Amino acid sequence: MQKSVARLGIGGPVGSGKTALLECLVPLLQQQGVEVAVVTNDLLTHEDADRLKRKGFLPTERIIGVQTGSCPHTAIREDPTMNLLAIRDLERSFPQLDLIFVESGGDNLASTFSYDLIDAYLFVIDVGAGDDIPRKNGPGFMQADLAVINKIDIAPYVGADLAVIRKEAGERRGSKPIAYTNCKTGEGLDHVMQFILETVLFRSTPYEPTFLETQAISHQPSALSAQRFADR
Ligand SMILES: Nc1nc2c(ncn2[C@@H]2O[C@H](COP(=O)(O)OP(=O)(O)O)[C@@H](O)[C@H]2O)c(=O)[nH]1
Ligand SMILES: [Mg+2]
Repeated sequence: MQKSVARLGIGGPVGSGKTALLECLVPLLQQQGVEVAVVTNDLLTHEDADRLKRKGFLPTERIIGVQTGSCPHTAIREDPTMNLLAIRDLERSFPQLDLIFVESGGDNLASTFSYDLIDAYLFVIDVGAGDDIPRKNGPGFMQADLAVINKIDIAPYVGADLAVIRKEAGERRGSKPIAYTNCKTGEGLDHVMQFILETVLFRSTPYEPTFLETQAISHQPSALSAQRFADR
């Protein structure tokens, strides 16, 4: 019997950092021995797939770019056929896979995934869009299995109050988890990794994060983090 491959969606508005998150997570997952492939969705191009291929961290055949040609949420919710076909191709070509990511095209706060397509999904918003985003009750953010609030490093530059974001995101999400991340330094990614390994992949060994992932919120990337993430 073929082993079943976990599928994890990544949704959220344009520019919130969905692809940046993948650029961080794929190498971290590989370090944990997880066999990964990625399906990206773009409206009329293969931009995100090409960007990930250029990174060189995965064989290019493990990255498929789906051109949705329509509202991004149609391809992850109403009719996910194109994404299901891409997943089928990856599963057939790489039977060793443990996890397939499906990055949605950038969409609005209402955008959710069909659970016919994925097992769980992350919804990424970014601090630069304003500290009022969590209280706007977007179904994507409210219902996601893990909400990711990204770009915490830019809060002081855009006048966003992280304390307000934390309070209101917590109120809206209730007991559902939230991660606060900086994809430029790796800060906060330990929570995302923990979610993937424990909740999506059912690993029983606790995740041992690297120093960078756990350092306290600082808005000045250290020399070490700047070096490690220099090409992001
Ligand atoms: N300062 C900062 N910039 C980020 C962070 N994450 C992503 N970005 C930048 O935000 C822009 C959009 O990111 P991208 O991953 O393409 O967003 P997507 O459209 O959601 O896939 C890019 O220029 C990234 O370098 C972050 O945590 N901090
Ligand atoms: Mg993207």
